Amino acid sequence: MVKLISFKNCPFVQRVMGALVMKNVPFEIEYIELNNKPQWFLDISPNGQVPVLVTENDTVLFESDAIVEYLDDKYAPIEEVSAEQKALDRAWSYQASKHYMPQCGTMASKDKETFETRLTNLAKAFAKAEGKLGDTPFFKGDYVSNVDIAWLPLLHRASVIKNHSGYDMLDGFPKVQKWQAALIESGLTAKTVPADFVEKFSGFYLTNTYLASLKDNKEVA
Ligand SMILES: N[C@@H](CCC(=O)N[C@@H](CS)C(=O)NCC(=O)O)C(=O)O
Repeated sequence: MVKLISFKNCPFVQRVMGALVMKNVPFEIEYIELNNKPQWFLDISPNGQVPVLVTENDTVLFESDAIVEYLDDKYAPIEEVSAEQKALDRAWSYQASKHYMPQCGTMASKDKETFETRLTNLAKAFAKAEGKLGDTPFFKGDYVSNVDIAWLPLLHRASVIKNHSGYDMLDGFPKVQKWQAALIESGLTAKTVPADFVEKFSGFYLTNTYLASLKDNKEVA
């Protein structure tokens, strides 16, 4: 069985889990702490980052883009697409994954001004998606594709923030909001994070941050 080395709050890991779940690939998962990386992990991981996927041949794969492409090559892809469509799907997936860290930085902002400056940058990604989305529940139709899986971490995190602080990062993007709701409704959000995700996530992004102050006000009100 393949094994995924993970960190509970990592969006790159969530994307890889999304691909594994959608393809019904059985996998083991081992969580590590990034502020105290175990020596065995440092020994096998070329870049010291998660996700790492150990294949059934014990090959250690790293970099989430490469892992997702490997999963498509090794296991049946979710859909057969032309070379052009594959390139477009990768490009739209990249529009999400390049914003994973900017979203983390936005959520970790300590004050309103920093938060709003960072959100302005992040919102450009949501604006691009808003302009591209049609009337179907998911990015390309009635089914979850690789593009949806790439956007899952951004949209899932935005929903947790909204539920707990009242702040909607997707305000002004109604099609993206509907897409987010469809992904949550599909059950994929819950299947691609650990059971204690909200607790771990809140401990980091909703504690001593600007968003935490909104959460506290919400609880008092
Ligand atoms: N380009 C990498 C980025 C992965 C990444 O940034 N992982 C973070 C956790 S979300 C990490 O392992 N950070 C620890 C470190 O950089 O030392 C990928 O796509 O897999």
